[in-house]
Amino acid sequence: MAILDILTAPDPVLKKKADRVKEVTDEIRTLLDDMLETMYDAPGIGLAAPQVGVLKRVIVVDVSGDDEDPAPYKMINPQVTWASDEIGLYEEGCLSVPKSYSEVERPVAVKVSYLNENGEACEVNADGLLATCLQHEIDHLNGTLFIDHLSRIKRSMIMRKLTKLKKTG
Ligand code: K1U
Ligand code: ZN
Repeated sequence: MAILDILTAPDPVLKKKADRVKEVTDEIRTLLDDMLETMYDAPGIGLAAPQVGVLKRVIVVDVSGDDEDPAPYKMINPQVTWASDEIGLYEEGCLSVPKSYSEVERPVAVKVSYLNENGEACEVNADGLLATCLQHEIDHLNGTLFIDHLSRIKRSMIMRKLTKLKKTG
């Protein structure tokens, strides 16, 4: 397994739409394993393939707590097939927008269909942090960052902070 480099905004790859995976191959399974290792190392609770420079519709998520057993999801071509009318606020972060957190409004519950690493069709009903994280990662596959859900002023404040951070290290 390998730890991959995580791209940070404003890298143009993060704004591109990722391609659907046509066949679940060993190459995709290796990508999923490398992404999971990269996510745990960061540390984070989710990671999407475009964040490691791969424009494929692949994500990994694990929202289990430190004192719980790991509960990794490896998802290929994930799709939200239902979203609750109820909207909630959650303070989100992003490994591609380091050191910035902001509240984002999203449906509190979603149903997501996807292929697992064996190419089998699966579905998960998610609420709470898992629902938030899945929506955040699926956004990445469509070139959307959590800061794109914020006002223009908040977004430009975060981007200015990020530019400064990149200069000073
Ligand atoms: O997609 C990403 O950049 C990962 C991101 C996922 C996420 C966080 C919060 C709300 C929605 C989606 C992160 O994992 S940021 C880091 C983080 O939240 C975290 C890190 C260590 C322990 C617990 C959380
Ligand atoms: Zn993110």
